[in-house]
Amino acid sequence: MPARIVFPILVVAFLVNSAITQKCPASGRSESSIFGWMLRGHVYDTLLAELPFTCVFKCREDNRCQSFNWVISLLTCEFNNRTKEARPEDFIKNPERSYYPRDLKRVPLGSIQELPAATCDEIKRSEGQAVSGKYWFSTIKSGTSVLAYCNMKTTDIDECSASSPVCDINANCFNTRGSYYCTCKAGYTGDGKTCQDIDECSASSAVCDDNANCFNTRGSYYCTCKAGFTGDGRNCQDVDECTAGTHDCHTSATCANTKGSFTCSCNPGYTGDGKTCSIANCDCWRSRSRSPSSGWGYSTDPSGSGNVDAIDFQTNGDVILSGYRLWGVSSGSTSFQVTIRLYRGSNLIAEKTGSYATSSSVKTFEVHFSQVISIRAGATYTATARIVTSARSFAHTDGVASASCSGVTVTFKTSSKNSNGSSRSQGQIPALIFRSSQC
Ligand SMILES: [Ca+2]
Ligand SMILES: [Ca+2]
Ligand SMILES: [Ca+2]
Repeated sequence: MPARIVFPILVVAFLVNSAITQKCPASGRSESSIFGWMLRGHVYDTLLAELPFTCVFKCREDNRCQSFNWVISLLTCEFNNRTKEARPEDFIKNPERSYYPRDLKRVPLGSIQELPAATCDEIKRSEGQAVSGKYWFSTIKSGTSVLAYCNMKTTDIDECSASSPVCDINANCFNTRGSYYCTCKAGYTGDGKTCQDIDECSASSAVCDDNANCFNTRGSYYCTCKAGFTGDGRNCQDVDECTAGTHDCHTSATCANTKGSFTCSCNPGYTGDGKTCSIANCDCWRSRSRSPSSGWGYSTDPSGSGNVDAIDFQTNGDVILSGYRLWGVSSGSTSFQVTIRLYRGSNLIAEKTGSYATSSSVKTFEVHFSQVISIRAGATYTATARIVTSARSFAHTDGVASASCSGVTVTFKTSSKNSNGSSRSQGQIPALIFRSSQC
């Protein structure tokens, strides 16, 4: 640049220097431009300006501006976001430049987001004195300005207090002098900056009881006892559904507890899966062929003595009697008026009277007592049937002396109570009906 141009600029620069030299109310220090010096490495913006005075006003408008270098040869100012006090190591001699501190309303370093500090030390140097508190820093998280507590006595940043967390959300942060570290919380694994949930349910050693289901959650897990067990999931005990009354066995079934469940089995005399039990009727046949012959006649007189069929029987074990199977009408179909009786010895212990439909195509019909009767082993019983009808019925003539029925042996004998010619070998009662699960 020609000397005749440089000279007036230098004069103007000197005059401006003198004009902006003033007392700084905040620091109490005198600030003035320094010819032949510059701050290196902190330029955030530049401006072409014929006079540094223009830069003074521009600097006042930007909160980031802490100082500027006036480049005499280029008529340019370089705005710095630091002062020479903050970065004395970068304040260097440069014959083409002058250093200008901001003259008014300089924003303290680290006090706003747009002007983050690097360290607590830097703030201390920049401001001369500073109190402990929260400041903005650019060095805690790269590329962003975060607010964090600064202890001005130790000049340590408490990174754990940063407005943007430095550790994983599932980590604990520990501040140290000059640094910090992160450790993942219980239930998480990782380096603390990044933490992943531990899947406890897939761990090699079981965390829940063998009889529990494991559910993984973020940071934890839980166990619930499987159906049929009770407990906290770590320890599960079998529920005894039979004593607790929570089983769904049929009222005519027996409940048996098992580990994790229970079983139901129908009581003797019933058949089914235990949840549903129905009465099982088993015919105990006297007729060997179970095939009838016709020709059995009756009196239509209800009081006629010739109408009673009878058979004595004994069992070698206890069994339950429900009723008798009778031969039906030998031709066509009709209704029979029937009375059945059961005697133990000479005592009448059960009786049932009713009208029963009968058809020659079906051959037999059943007559049941109103309730079942327990037949005791060894006792002699007599079964009788009185039928009042003008029709003839089927009958059998191949009666057996004994039969195996429902797990017992039944012995048949001619009864003295008959008045219709019936005997052990022939009669109108072809079968006793037992109630038993084993027919
Ligand atoms: Ca620290
Ligand atoms: Ca987990
Ligand atoms: Ca159980």
